[in-house]
Amino acid sequence: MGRQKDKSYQSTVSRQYRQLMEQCKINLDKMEQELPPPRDDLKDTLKERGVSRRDFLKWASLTTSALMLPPMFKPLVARAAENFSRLPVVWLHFAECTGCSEALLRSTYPNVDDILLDTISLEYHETIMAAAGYQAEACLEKALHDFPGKFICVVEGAIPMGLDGHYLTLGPKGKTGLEVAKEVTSKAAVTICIGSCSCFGNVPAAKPNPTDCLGVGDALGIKTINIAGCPPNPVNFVGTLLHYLMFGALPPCDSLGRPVWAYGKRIHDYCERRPHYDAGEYVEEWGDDGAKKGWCLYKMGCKGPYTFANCAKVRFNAGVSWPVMAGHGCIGCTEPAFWDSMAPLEKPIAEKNVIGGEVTVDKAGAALLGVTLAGMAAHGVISAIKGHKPENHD
Ligand code: FSX
Ligand code: SF4
Ligand code: F3S
Repeated sequence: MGRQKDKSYQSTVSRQYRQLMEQCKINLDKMEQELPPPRDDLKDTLKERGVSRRDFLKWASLTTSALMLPPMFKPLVARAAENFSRLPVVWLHFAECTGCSEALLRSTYPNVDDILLDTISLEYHETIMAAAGYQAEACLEKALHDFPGKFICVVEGAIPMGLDGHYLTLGPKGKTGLEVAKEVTSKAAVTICIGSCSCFGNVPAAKPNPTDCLGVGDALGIKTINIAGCPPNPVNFVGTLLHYLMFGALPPCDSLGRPVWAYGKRIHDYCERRPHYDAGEYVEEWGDDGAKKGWCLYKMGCKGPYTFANCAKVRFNAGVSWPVMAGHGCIGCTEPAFWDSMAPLEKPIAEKNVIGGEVTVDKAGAALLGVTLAGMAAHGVISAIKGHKPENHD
């Protein structure tokens, strides 16, 4: 009886995946018809940058599994990557340090994610475009005119709301960031926030927040896809765009608008130092014996127990390292208001009695984590992918 149930469950799942594949093929066909041809032939670009076909296929396998899709989707992930440079992107900058653009567009390692980012069709990007003043504004107007409802609006930085938005003005007409954001996001297919400043306000919104900065979603009252991190991992941006190319919709998100495939798991649960946490082996001082042995950084302020992101799994700089591996604790940069809520960054929150009374390491973890977990929404992969639009995330 049980085995029969198992069998029928498996066949339902594989039928759903087959349907999803069909949907994905239809979507890719549509996109190939509607959007301009790829600006770059990815095969040539990969060859020039020393990435073999075999490496590319290996990347496609890893990306497929990172996106929580079964292996049968690998050819479709590869096809989406070949079409990556078709997607028109308008990239806006507000209150921020531009570290996100630096992290995303200035890589030295020839891995596939970075190469894809190099080929992205940037119709407008204030930091790296040659045009300035009226010429730059004309580029923006052209992109809005040429790709209405089709371009991806990527936003970097928080929006100052104080003085009716006048703490930040842009371009020759002196429009406020708020005005530009409203105009451009209203014409975009989707709005993706890059970095914790545009997602949640972050550093520019840190107390006392003199310019009254807000994240884009809060400032405009719209739903955004939030690729959190200060700066975020390029892999999380690339994966989200590939998902969009494949399904015509952005991936399922948690209640904070972060894609579940990238931000669904807690740092602490994938950290290579976790066995030391469980064994009560902590670094007590920078450079001590525990530090040399790679023990847990909790007592040095690591916020991994309260932070959701895939840093431990995908790492940075082509998978070379990540903050905890490099020897510093996680500072919780993917969480809202981390600059204030995770302070002091090099001490455990428990010592500051943030949750009141005397607390142990474990109690601090459980109590604070409870708050974060309450904001998480569980999603089944299939149901969530189907017709999931950014405005639907709960
Ligand atoms: Fe913020 Fe990004 Fe941190 Fe900086 O643009 S997320 S301060 S890395 O640059 O916005
Ligand atoms: Fe890793 Fe930090 Fe958790 Fe320790 S507290 S196991 S260093 S994430
Ligand atoms: Fe940020 Fe922590 Fe990852 S500080 S980069 S979320 S390890």
